[in-house]
Amino acid sequence: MSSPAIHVASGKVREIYSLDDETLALTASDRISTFDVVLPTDIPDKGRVLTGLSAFWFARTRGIVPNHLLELRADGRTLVCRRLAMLPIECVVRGYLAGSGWKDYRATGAVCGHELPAGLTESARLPEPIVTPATKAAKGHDENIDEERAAAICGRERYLAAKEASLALYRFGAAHAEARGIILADTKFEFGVAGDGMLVLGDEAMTPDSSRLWPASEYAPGGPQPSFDKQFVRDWCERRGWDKEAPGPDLPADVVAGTRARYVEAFERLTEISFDAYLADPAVVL
Ligand code: PZK
Repeated sequence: MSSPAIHVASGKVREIYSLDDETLALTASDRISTFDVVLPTDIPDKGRVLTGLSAFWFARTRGIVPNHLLELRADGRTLVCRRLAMLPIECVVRGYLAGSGWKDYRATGAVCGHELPAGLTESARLPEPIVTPATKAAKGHDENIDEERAAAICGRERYLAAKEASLALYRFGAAHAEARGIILADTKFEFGVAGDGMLVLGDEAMTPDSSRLWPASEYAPGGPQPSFDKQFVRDWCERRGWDKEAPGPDLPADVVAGTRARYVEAFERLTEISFDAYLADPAVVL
């Protein structure tokens, strides 16, 4: 016997359903957001690429930290997950200086309390990866906080466990990606606490939507780097002229096809599994 799934929340591009007291279903749509706006045009299979990559990483990082994945559905876009009590912060790991990390460094020489060496340029590789926690804004942008604040919010022991797990996950993922020509510049993790009190990795893991992926062959610090997945869409939006206010523009077929190809390329390079094999049987990533 099974009860109907109850829709409990929508993210920008994902939906979350309650299955029972212990489990949730996370479904990734084919929606794409750029400049913080969800565009009216879907990228076919984007949700399957992201779900397949998340499942791939969850399957390979269980020995670093347990995660919420229970089942990868045959649709290739749905993860059945353990229900957790989510921590109210996210753990961003940065190996390179981009986005708000670069802005904060340029303004203050530090990022979330991490004093960094002087003279770093935009997109520079950091001497060591750092964890820069942020509060989860219900609406608008997440707010960077320092580690003292994160420890106060979560409890020091809990925060330190999440920080160490985040660093270990990032080191694993970044080394794997680098060996395949992709720089995992930064990535965001979300953790929760299971019924037995254990820290568990939730949400999605090291996907293009939760990370900055850069093609290593084009890496040139000293300015912003092209996004592995979204650069076609961003470039087209810039050329077309758009005020970056919703609603965004409909994408032409060639931009959709080029962007889908980049997502599939990221999947295939990172997993070394053909995306057609994933579509035929998603369990190939597990
Ligand atoms: C949970 N979100 C954010 C993600 C959305 C919203 N394992 C879990 N247990 C309990 N709650 C969550 C999770 C996870 N993951 C995550 N909200 C609740 C979110 C995706 C789509 F609409």
